[in-house]
Amino acid sequence: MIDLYYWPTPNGHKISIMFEECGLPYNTIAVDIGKGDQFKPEFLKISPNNRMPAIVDHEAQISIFEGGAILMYLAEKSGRLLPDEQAARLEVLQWLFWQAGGLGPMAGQLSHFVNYTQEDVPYALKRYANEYDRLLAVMDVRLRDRDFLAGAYSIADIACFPWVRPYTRLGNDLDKFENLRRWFDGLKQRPAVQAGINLGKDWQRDERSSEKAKSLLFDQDSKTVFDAAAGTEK
Ligand SMILES: N[C@@H](CCC(=O)N[C@@H](CS)C(=O)NCC(=O)O)C(=O)O
Repeated sequence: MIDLYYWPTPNGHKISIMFEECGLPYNTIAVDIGKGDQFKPEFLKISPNNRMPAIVDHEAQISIFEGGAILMYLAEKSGRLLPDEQAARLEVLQWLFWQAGGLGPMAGQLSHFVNYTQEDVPYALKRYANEYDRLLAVMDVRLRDRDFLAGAYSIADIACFPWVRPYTRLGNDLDKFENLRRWFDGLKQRPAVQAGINLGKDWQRDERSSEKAKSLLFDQDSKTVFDAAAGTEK
């Protein structure tokens, strides 16, 4: 059995969708990031960046943090959604890294300025809205002559879907992205994608509302890391 350390956010959804798609049995452990579970010493041993998702494969005695690495591991373990042949595999991995280094962080920052800042920060809002818009266009152009980002449906599509999904909330729409819309609507229909998105959707989440949660999430600096690390040494 594999333990999935999870909270229902786009980065969590990448892995809940993957588990549903690949069929490996898993056990979900909630990491309530609005309450500080990500700083618990036992979690930091698995995920030194104090971020979920993370997994522990007890059978293999392996723990993994970072969504991209988890997706690769689950694909290799299940033999699904990542081709063996080198050229095809590299194509998937390029889009997986594109998500991890581009779409995810940029949409994440945009989400921060759209959903959480109290003060008006028009420069930041414009910067990240433009970049999100640009990245959606990159996907749209890529999808002009293909159904999926890299060959057949793969972990690259799974990684990107949860960060396209909040486009309305992030102030965009898919009207000008005809190919992206087709891809998005197709993925949305998949039962495994729906099951992955639904995992934990009814859990009580206060990371958007409480001031304590916001401070916990958004006032982190080096002291946060050193204090948390000191907790693991006790
Ligand atoms: N690059 C990481 C990003 C993970 C990440 O940012 N997770 C957020 C939730 S979406 C988190 O755990 N935040 C807790 C915190 O900021 O303390 C991945 O893809 O796994």
